[in-house]
Amino acid sequence: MKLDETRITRAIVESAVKDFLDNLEVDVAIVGGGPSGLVAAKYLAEEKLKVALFERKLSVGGGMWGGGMMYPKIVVQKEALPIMDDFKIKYEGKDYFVANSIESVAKLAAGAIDAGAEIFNGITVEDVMMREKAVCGLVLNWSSVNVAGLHVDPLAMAAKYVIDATGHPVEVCSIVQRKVGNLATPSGKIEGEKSMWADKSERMVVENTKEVYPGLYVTGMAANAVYGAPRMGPIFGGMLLSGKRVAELILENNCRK
Ligand code: 48H
Repeated sequence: MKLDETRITRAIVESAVKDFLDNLEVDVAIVGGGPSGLVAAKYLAEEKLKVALFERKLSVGGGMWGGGMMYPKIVVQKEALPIMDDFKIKYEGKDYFVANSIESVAKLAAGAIDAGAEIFNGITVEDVMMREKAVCGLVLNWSSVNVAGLHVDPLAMAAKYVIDATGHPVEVCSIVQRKVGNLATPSGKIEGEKSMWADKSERMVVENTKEVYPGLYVTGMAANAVYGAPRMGPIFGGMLLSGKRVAELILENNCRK
């Protein structure tokens, strides 16, 4: 076969634009491709919801790649093993089960994609769309535009539900707090992440996985940051359980409508 560069270019651009246009209106838009976002994407897409996940960086996986202090290992407790099994991630040990962080990220991403979720990388969510005091979509720009500091207007997409899975900086909730205030927290604001306490934090991250503003759910480390719970270090069971929990909450809510 004789190769033609313009045909390579056409194949890429046509396919990428088609995927983008196909995802301008979705059931669930997930911001952040860390472990909680990827787990949510799989369980929602598996139930035939249309799911688009936007990740600022080139690679998904968030804080999972780095394992613990860059030893490429994560710890998972027994409560999260059914999720590890769903994604076919191997682990070993007893009580404190250990998995390879690289295998974990690769399989979380593959699981989400195979379930039908669409992942867009290199895109930063810089704002939300709001109608009648509810979040109803995302405002997007290329991450490279932000890095270069260019003044380029963003584009937008619509979603019935938005998930903030942005981890420690809890970016989507911060935007909503800045623009409209009154989140569903005790102070109406982001309470802020507390110092490390794995036992408490891992329990609280599932409880803190909630609808924090109409149309906006929070999962993973962002959930603990919003509700003022501690961090947990490189134990990832809570991230997986929180991702599954947010999918369950949205599925319940979607059935009621
Ligand atoms: C697009 C964005 C934007 C944006 C951020 O940090 P993450 O891995 O998040 P979680 O909550 O799934 O997992 C947290 C875990 O990795 C962790 O940090 C733990 C357990 N820490 C404990 C401790 O004590 O430190 O992933 C978030 C993702 C990242 O990939 C970001 O690049 C991405 O979200 N992101 N993507 N638009 N505005 N903001």
